[in-house]
Amino acid sequence: MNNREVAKIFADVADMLSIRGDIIHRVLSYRKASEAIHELGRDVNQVYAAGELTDIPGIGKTLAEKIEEMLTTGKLEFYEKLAKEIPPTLVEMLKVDGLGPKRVKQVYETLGITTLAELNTAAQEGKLRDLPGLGAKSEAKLVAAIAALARHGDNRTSIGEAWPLAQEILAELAQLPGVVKTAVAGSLRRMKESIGDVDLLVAADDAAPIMDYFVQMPRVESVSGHGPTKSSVVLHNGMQVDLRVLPLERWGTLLSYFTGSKDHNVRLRELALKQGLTLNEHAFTPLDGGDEILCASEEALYKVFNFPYILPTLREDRGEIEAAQKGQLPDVVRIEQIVADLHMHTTWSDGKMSVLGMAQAAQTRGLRYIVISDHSQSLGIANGLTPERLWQQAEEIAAANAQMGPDFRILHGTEMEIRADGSLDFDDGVLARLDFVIASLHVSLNQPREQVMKRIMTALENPHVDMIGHPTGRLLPDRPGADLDMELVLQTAVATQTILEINANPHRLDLRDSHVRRAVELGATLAINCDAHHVDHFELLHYGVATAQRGWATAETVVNTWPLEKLLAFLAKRK
Ligand code: DGT
Ligand code: CA
Ligand code: CA
Ligand code: ZN
Repeated sequence: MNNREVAKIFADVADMLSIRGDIIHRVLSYRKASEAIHELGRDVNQVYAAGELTDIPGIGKTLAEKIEEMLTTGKLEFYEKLAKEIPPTLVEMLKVDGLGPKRVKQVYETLGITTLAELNTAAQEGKLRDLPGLGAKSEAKLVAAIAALARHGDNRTSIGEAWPLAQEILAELAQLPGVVKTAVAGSLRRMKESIGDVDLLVAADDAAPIMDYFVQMPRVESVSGHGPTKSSVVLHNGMQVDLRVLPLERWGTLLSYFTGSKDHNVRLRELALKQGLTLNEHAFTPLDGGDEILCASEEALYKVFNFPYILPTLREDRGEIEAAQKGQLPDVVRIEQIVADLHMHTTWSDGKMSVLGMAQAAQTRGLRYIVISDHSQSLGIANGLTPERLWQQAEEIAAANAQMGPDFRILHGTEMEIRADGSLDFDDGVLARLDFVIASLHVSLNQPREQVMKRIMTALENPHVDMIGHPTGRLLPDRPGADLDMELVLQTAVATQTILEINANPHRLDLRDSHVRRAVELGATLAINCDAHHVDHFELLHYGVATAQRGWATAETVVNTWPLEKLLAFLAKRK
């Protein structure tokens, strides 16, 4: 079995247990295990062979044994036994908006419904309305929700699509009278690469007019809920957006609750209980019946636990709670610390601006130096540069440097193809004359692992190659990237001191967060770059910084927080 198959079994087990009504902890432990395997930067078979299964966050002895069973026998007895009690086909019903595990169990036990299709038929025939807790209205809602699911699928939206849209809606809501504060919450605030639905929060005393405005926005396709403080809509692009409104004095607990992750929140509530408090979205409440403790900010909430502020990008229950308890939260890289961008294109290849235009825009954004890295000769489709054109470009870069003056520096680089046959696009003589060399995979990404690994290892082992650009070559949402042995790639990058890129373009986010985390553990050196083909693309930096934060990268490991002299010294030494 591969990572995806193991992750799927665990996810199904989690859902089946939740339908059966098991305790939340048990459900969460399987769900977490599923996510951990799904996001593991390495082949689970390899981790198993190395005896390191229990090193995976969230995998203890019991789950490790279950993984072992799946990898060695191809199945899981526990799953098969559970399936006799809870048909696995019930799981698909949980994707229907508004349908929870209790309800699924109810329709299964009372009506014998086991599939989404059967549920749809039963709802259309009016067979659900007489069930306890249901009615004609909820039945109609269910029919609509099933239809919506069929229309839009359960596809998650990429963050690059969800983020700008959420900002636009928030900006509209912020204009309404009585609105004192707005924020994104949920996975979008945690900056996960894909978003299930968008969660928005507004602080205001009177929620009703805001709710009314929200459900009537022109971009709304249908309204799935319209309550006094909570509404949900589906936009024309299929994206679901939830909005909650609360008074300002409860902002901290509300924001924290709806930012999640669920696992992080479960941990916080456990800790609160140990301190004699319950915690929900409204407040802390003493178990002995004392007054509520209101938190107007998340800082105030974390202070109750004696924790420093935990950034949303860290709230995945991947060790941040333990780190906070020990006073060892990582000081992750922040966007203000970035002073350079080491990967961008100009009109010399497939970019839209001149060298000088890119430099001036970078300086305006507060950067101190950049690398111009146009494509190399074999990438004809992007007008890649021959050595001859590369040396012509050097003259333009020298002229642009003269014009920019002493406070800014343009380095001359290349984004060199790692060709399909495994050779590099320039010989060492050419590479030696450049300030900075990026090697990237763009073509023949679907080669078998052995072949594509050979290509990337050639690049990693060439002393002139300073950085690997977007290492896996994946494109979100659906081009998976090369089948690399990431563990070996990361280890080799550490050994050869080759910088690994976190490409900030939201269609790439490559390295991804889990790979960054592993790279950081191994001691790799990273760079966060926009891969700008236009000055507007410098705006994408925050996606890359968030990905670095999600991988616990500190400024020290990210070279484009360094002053130019430090980077140049590093590059000189590694050659
Ligand atoms: P998504 O939308 O699938 O990308 O992921 P999230 O994290 O945005 O999840 P969502 O939209 O279901 O809920 C937003 C946040 O609200 C979530 O991160 C934590 C909180 N939340 C929602 N439902 C529950 C719940 O049943 N228990 C707890 N503790 N928190 C919840
Ligand atoms: Ca969400
Ligand atoms: Ca939500
Ligand atoms: Zn590029």
